[in-house]
Amino acid sequence: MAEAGFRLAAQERRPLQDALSHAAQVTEARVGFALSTAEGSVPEAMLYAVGGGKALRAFLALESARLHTISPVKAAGAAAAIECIHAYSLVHDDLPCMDDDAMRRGQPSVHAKWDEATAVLAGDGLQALAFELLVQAECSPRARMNLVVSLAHAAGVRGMVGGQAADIAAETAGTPLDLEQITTLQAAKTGALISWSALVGPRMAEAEREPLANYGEALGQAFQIADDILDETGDAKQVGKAVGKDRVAGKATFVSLLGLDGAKRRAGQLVDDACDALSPYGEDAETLKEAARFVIARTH
Ligand code: GRG
Repeated sequence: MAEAGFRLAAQERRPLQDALSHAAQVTEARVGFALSTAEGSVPEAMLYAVGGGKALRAFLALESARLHTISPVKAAGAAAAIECIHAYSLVHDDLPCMDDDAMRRGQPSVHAKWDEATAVLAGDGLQALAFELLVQAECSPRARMNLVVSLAHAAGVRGMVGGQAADIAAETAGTPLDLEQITTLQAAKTGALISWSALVGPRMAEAEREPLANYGEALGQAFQIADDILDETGDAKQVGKAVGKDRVAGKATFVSLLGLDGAKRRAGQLVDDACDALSPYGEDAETLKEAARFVIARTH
């Protein structure tokens, strides 16, 4: 039973894998429809870049909306928007001027399948499309404005772009970061989009944000530690991209700083923190708790 002050979700809760597939379908349908009147290799590459992922961020958006009795139809624009921003970041991150990865999600990355110019433009197009889709979120004008400004903030120089820039600067300088620095960097680079996704529901409903803000923050950090563990121990075929690059580059990661066991312990503690943060929502938040456990158990 949820605590007083937290509204029970109206739609039935789906198990995690079902909810993730639903989030992927919602995203691909919205993006596909938006691109249906565009022609050429750039929209084709945009659609390709959005497909084939876990749709974790879209899932978080739809699930946090569900906890605030907001239907998937009303939240679909926000769910598709965050996947577009995420896809753009991966397309650009894979470019030769950044991480130079020829594989993504087990398939050729966009610049490898088309060319660099198409990949740059597909990323740019996805970023613009994200905001076109986001304004389709069905909520009050004030809540919609809050979604737009907060997404621009999370994706920009005080969020993902800032984190990526700090990461590149540290690598160029050749001075490995300490634990506090890497935590701050990753909170911006990957945590900001994950936190934003978890806050779609309270933002659309103009409700209390603290529980889902705490959940998103802990989940984002657990996600990054799990990513570092996968990079260290995962199999390239299963992960769907090259692994072990951070170690070869001598980059500081949660694994290099905490050790493999220490990183696993820290990730487990963060998952517990993420689940505890959801207690005001009671059993209704069980799928979000499943997602937190999945994030550190995943193999890709
Ligand atoms: C290029 C502006 C710009 C930013 C890039 C997020 C990022 C910043 C780069 C990605 C590098 C990377 C692989 C980071 C690890 C965390 C991460 C975002 C992993 C991929 O996310 P998943 O596992 O991927 O949710 P899928 O494929 O399932 O969507």
